[in-house]
Amino acid sequence: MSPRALLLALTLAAGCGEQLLEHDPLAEPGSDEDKDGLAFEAELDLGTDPGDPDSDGDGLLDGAEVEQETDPADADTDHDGLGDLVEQRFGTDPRNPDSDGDTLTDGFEVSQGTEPGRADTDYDGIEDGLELALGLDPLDSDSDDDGMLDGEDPDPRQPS
Ligand SMILES: [Ca+2]
Ligand SMILES: [Ca+2]
Ligand SMILES: [Ca+2]
Ligand SMILES: [Ca+2]
Repeated sequence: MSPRALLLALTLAAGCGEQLLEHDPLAEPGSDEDKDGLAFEAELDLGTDPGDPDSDGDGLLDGAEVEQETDPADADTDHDGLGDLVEQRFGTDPRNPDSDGDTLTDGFEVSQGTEPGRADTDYDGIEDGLELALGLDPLDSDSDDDGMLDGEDPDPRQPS
């Protein structure tokens, strides 16, 4: 947080923010000091730092975050363990903690090596979340190595 933003936050907390805004010579209406695409007033409304173009430090400028509807004051908008910029790289939805709808969060999937953007990572007909629930390997289309895909195997946990 810049010294000015800190001063402003303290002043707002003290209940005289409006006065400061009116009298702060640096706070020109509509000014965008940090050049992140958001005007000073908008940053105050959003709780972002008018002196920091990437207030939450997730690699995306505050203005870009507003445009793509992620939270410029939260590095991980959907709290799934993957930062907003990281989600862009994975092609997942930064506003949906389970982008592929397989019941596993995006961050957990990355930690397990499954695809956060594909419900059935190994293409065996059983979604990743269900594979884990059944004790199967979501990264192995034939978990018991009997030549039958898990999704077509009457007992995918025991070779038949
Ligand atoms: Ca950001
Ligand atoms: Ca996220
Ligand atoms: Ca998922
Ligand atoms: Ca599968």
